[in-house]
Amino acid sequence: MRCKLCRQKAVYAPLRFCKEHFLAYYEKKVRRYLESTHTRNTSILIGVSGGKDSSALAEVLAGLAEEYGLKLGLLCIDLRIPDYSDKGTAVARTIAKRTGLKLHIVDMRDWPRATPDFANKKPCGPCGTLKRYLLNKVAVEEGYAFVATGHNLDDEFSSALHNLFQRNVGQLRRSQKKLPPRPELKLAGRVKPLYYLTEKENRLFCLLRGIPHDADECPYSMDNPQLSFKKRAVFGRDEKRNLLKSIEQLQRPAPDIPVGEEAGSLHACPSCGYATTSKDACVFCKLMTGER
Ligand code: Q46
Ligand code: ZN
Ligand code: ZN
Repeated sequence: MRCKLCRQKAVYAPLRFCKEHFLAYYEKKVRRYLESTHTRNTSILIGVSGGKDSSALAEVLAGLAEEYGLKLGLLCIDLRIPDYSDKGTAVARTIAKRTGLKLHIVDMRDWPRATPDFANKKPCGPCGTLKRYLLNKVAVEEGYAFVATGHNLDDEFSSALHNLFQRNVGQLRRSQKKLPPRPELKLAGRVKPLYYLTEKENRLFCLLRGIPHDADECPYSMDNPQLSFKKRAVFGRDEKRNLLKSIEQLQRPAPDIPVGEEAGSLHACPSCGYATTSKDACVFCKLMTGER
């Protein structure tokens, strides 16, 4: 197969691009994100796990940083997951060296009470909460306006669908491609520059640019409801019904509630001061005091 633009050998079948035109297409998608969300002249802390998405994100943003006036840093949370986390942290160090970006590392050995119980069969709930909390905390403490994650088109699609199936419309409305910082809640803004790119495209970008990444999945990914949902193709009756009900709800405008600040959902945790949707102390503080 030949590239549809230059007739060189195609490396990306779905769009028939050669290496050069695929890389240009990839960068164009990230530029489109930055431009459509007016993301320039700001500071961004990028969460890196060692996986293909966040490694691709760090490299593509590093290449655009000067042009868009972005001050970037990297955060790796070493969760201490046996046979997995060491590889991710090593990749994060290599990415930091290649890009010249400052790497912050949170080592969960310093937070033993908050560390998810990986002997437990379902560590993904607490693990996800912890990662979001620490990414925000480090961003706020280190003075970054935004956090960036490697969420891609497949992630966003499946989480939107999942929220619809769960009739979780508030969460669906909050899951926007960019959320502004809310300093009064010690909440960094959130950007997802790979929003328009698929998993497959991120993997190919890493391969073509020689970007190191760990191809292994977390050993608990089989137990992660979000990840396994992504792989499901068959939907039940209730899910279909709830999907339609959620869409109906979405079609009703809520003019007095700004999207993204819905339902009075966020307030400052009385204990640590970071934003939470819990009624009282945030989940992180409950973990630290042994309430959970
Ligand atoms: S790292 Fe943590 Fe994921 Fe592993 S334990 Fe689950 S949530 S699967 S993306
Ligand atoms: Zn070409
Ligand atoms: Zn708290």
